[in-house]
Amino acid sequence: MVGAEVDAIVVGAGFGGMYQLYKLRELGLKVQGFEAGTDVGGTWYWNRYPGARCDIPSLFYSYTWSEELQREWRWTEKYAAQPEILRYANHVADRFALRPLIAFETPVLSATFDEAADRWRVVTDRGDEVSARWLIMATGCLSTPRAPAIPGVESFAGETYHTGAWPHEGVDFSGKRVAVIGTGSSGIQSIPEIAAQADQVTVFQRTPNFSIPARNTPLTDKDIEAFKAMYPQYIAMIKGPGMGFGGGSAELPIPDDEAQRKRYEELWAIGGAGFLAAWGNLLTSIEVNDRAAGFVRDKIGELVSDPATAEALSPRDHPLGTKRICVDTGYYETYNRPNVTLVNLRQTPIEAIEPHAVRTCAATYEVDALVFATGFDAMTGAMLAIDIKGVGGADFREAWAEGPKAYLGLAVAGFPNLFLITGPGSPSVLSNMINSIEQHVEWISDCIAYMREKGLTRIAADPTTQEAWVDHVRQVADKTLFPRAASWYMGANIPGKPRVFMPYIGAGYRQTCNEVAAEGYRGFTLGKVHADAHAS
Ligand code: NA7
Repeated sequence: MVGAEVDAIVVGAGFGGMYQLYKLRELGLKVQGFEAGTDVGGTWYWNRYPGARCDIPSLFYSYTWSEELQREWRWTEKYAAQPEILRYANHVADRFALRPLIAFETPVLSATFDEAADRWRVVTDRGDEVSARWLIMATGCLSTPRAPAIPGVESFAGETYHTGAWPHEGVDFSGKRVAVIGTGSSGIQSIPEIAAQADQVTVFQRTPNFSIPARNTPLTDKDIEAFKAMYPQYIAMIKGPGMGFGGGSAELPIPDDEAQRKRYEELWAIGGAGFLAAWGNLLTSIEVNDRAAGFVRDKIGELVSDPATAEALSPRDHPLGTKRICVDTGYYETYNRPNVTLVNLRQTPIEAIEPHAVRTCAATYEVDALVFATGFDAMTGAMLAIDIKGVGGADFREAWAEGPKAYLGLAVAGFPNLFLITGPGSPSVLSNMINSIEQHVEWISDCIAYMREKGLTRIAADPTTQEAWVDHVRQVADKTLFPRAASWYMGANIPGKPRVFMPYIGAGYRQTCNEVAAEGYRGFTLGKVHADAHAS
């Protein structure tokens, strides 16, 4: 592929990359996809840990761009498990013949903008060198797993796993003593499953998280009929002006304590992340949030038999929902099993990992396997792993050294013709990712179509407009409780990463993007390379 020329390169073959490839091919572009994995699926390709499951109901976690696809595919559960979502991704790849467009097992190493040609030169680890006018980064928000540098970790003699890079053949923990480090979504989903199989599980928890029961059920024909009946309203809602975080309930809590509790009981009984939509100000009023958080802590107390364990599992250091809310199946109850022990690292930190044990300052826990459920370098890790050079040799890593900066979360000043799918500064991880992916892919595709129609070859975000957007993203976040948590939304899980609230939490995001496009790409500079008579 050395020296090859295409119109567009799409990096990543998850849900973002697949739809982007489809759309650009529809536009008549010659496209090339690159993917590090051996197949499609992105997040759902890598995160194969036991219990991995979507926390958005399956019927909503589906592409909306193809009616045939909607009709053909039938989800089996309210919340689909990872294997089913991966089957869906594979079905899409087959159904729309996407695989021939993708070079698998081919990580992109670098991308350099050629100012004379308005083209990106992309180099892969297989030695490919491909030039393209458009470079679309569908690299995912949770795609760079990270494991903490605990002293002695390399000396561990047993098996070591990371939930975000789970072996494809699965793992059999039967008869094993397993240590799980980390209690975010991945830990909370996997611990009950591992505990059901392993001989012993020791959970090393630094910070407890709030988790709401999923109350997952099989989907019935009746559920599917009901969904079909409300589908037009659903589409109108996601494409409407409200999309973005401000689109939720506007209702404020009734002052009456009992009435509030009743609402929480109802939402707890329904289950799922919808708990956060209890009131319009749950994520802006600490008083309201405290009551909701207290309700969940009471539930933990009811579910966990040992009071000391229940207290250790009860979050008190961050408002409810300001770290990603977890959705579980039997998580708290798992601590009632005789083969599960919780170690509170706030009281007894890990000192070292030894060849056959995890040692805290208080005890040594002998284990056969270590599971790191320690999360990701979220939202920026995958981009910063690639050596990207823009106009005048501008270094992408330097451009984001103080935290990620992107106009609308879609484009970065100094790096023309490069687009991010669900980048920092867009609703992204705070929204239904599939909806946000579709919105970005369609906006990017419309933009490329517009450029080609006008014979233009370069589109670049204006630095001042970008700065204003980044300020706006921060100001909106500062009005909420989110900055109070040391979350991965804030970059707080990575030592040295700038503390910036990365997703956009304001209302009307889709409308803003539409207006920017309708006004001839307001906030962007559009141009044409002289030597290139044929815009591609
Ligand atoms: P998360 O949510 O980032 O959780 C990682 C967990 O690992 C969290 O409990 C961390 O505790 C813990 N952690 C990280 N480093 C350490 C060390 N050094 N020692 C002990 N514990 C540690 O990642 P997930 O994979 O669970 O979920 C990511 C997203 O994927 C999730 O939000 C969903 O959107 C899907 P901490 O809180 O930092 O004290």
